[in-house]
Amino acid sequence: MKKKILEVLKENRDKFISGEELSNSLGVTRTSIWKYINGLKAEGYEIESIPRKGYRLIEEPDILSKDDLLIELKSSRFAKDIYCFDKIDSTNNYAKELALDGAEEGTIVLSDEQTGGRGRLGRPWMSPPGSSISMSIILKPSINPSEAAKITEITAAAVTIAINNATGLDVGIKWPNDIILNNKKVCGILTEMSAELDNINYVIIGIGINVNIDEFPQDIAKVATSLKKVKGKYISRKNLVINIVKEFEKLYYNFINTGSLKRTIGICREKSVTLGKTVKIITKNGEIIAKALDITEDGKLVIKKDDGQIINIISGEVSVRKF
Ligand code: BTX
Repeated sequence: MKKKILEVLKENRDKFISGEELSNSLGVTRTSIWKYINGLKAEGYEIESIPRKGYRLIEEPDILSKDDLLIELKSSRFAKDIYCFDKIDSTNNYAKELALDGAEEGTIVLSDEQTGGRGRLGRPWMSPPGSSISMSIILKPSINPSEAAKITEITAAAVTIAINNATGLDVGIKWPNDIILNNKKVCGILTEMSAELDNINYVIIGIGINVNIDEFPQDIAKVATSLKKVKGKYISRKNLVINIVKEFEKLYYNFINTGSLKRTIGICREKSVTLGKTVKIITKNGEIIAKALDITEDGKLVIKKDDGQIINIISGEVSVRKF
């Protein structure tokens, strides 16, 4: 019921809507409406209430709430189910449990804070409360497991566009999974998968964004920045999450329906901060120093080694560092 009331208030944003209208259209008493409105106020929604005029939504808090996101993303193919936590170890861990329990594709897990956020190879990822986005999306694509790395690139492209839409900031992609702003990491992507030989059970994409973080701990301050630090003003996390889901969905279904990664790669090339640079590629078998030349239509990084040999690298197998 709270969600329905919020939806009506959002639809009539600048207008008063009377308690009677709400009570008649939603089939509950005016006292219940009053209680739900108070509940929304307690969550931070600024709602003006004037006797004989009714209620009017003035300001929405920047909280990541299930009801609010379900309303905002109701025309989306994703986000039919959203889980929002105040605190959790890792949204990817929770998403995995849900995926194993049969959660459908597009289910989203968000947490205001992570206590055990993970990066690749078990590295820690810092997600402080109130100022970051920690989000995981469950996917169940009918593609070969060898193609799963492409989903990291779809995510990087979608997040890049979404950050630009929501903030005007021009972020770059460090192939394959880091989003870079002013030479520092503003977002990391962790793609995890459960698969059999030729069949994917599920893919979890984890997205961590430094949105309104003012100060970083010493150990990562040199490599990390936030959108607020660069933009110089507070950024709405809710608006950014909505943008990410919408942009991701477009690129993901384009890939699933056409089998082509062309649209994603166009963005990855244009926004790449890796191409043209000398990079250190860390593989299981050692390090390669090479020049990054291009990204292929199917998402591989083309590099030229010191001995002139040109090879293609698949994401997921490597770590790319500045040299
Ligand atoms: P990564 O392995 O590329 O980066 C991890 C490294 O980044 C760390 O070793 C540290 O140096 C640095 N780092 C840690 N925290 C931050 C931060 N907040 N900003 C910038 N640099 C940082 C990147 O892995 C993938 C991160 C994915 C995080 C998401 S959040 C939602 C989901 N749940 C979960 O546990 N992980 C993902």
